Amino acid sequence: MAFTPRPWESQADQITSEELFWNRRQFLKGIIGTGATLPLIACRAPDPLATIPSQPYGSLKLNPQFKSPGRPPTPENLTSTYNNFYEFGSGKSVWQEAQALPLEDWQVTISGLVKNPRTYDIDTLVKKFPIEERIYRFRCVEAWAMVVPWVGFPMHLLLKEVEPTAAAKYVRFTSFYDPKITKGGGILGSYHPWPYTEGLTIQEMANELAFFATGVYGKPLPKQNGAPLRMVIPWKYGFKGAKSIVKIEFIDKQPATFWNTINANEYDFLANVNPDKPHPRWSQATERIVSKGPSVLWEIRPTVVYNGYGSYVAQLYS
Ligand SMILES: Nc1nc2c(c(=O)[nH]1)N[C@H]1C(S)=C(S)[C@@H](COP(=O)(O)O)O[C@H]1N2
Ligand SMILES: [Mo]
Repeated sequence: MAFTPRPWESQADQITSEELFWNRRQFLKGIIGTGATLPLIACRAPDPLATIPSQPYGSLKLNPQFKSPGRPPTPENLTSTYNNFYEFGSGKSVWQEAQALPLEDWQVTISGLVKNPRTYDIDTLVKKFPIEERIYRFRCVEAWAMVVPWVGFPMHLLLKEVEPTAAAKYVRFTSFYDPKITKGGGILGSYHPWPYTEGLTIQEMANELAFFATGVYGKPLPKQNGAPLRMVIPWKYGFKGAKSIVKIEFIDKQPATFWNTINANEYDFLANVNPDKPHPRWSQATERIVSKGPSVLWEIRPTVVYNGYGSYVAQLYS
């Protein structure tokens, strides 16, 4: 069966995906795999939102500071089907593979340099905080961009709850990983820096913008978007936002993180959105707005420094 890339995919693939440089062969296999399953997808017409409860949050408040990100929100059907979640695969049908994520009895362990280390059931943890909605711009390092109405709570509320000690300088976030379930993890060949980890400085985590999402579009997070708890750091490239978090550790040194371990030159620890700092393999001067889909060319817009959030975060880096 011949594979004809959809216009939006071929455009995206030109810019390339994060793993391309270290394993081109696996990547090409992935594309061929996608081609083979496309007609099947069309026949079955699965619903990417079918597995999440349709019950909306009771009293959801839209935070007025974050209601107008200067662009319209991305349609829900795009946010829930155009994903990166390498534990489950490297193709753009990964939202289907991600349905294997087991959400039952989810726990989050908070450890390290804190006064109150503890393992929480996810519901116990989330119920501690008032849930709000924030519409944020989202920018992947691969130069595609969206606007997403997240639901969740700011990270500084968790800091207040667990009380890091004065020795805590950094935070490492770890995503769910179980090779029996996260079968796409093999994309790294024999080299496995799994589980997926990310890190922030304490000051970054304490910033008003740093957010834990538990939902999106007024509903609980779909698995493919990182249920049940996911980081959202809107002034940084999307890879800094680890999905499906199981562990949060407070430490005194900058942690090794997933992409930074694979290639520090291409994925620096800070990864702040910056139009003037090209990725070694492409420019970051512009971004492509993920929109309508196959038949429409994506709109190109100039990238904005700190993704437009400089008034909140520039002082962290001066
Ligand atoms: N655990 C985990 N978190 C992850 C990733 C991943 O592969 N695994 N991909 C990152 C990248 S590169 C991006 S752009 C965003 C994509 O989030 P979305 O699929 O909800 O749009 O998730 C980030 N978080
Ligand atoms: Mo990304």
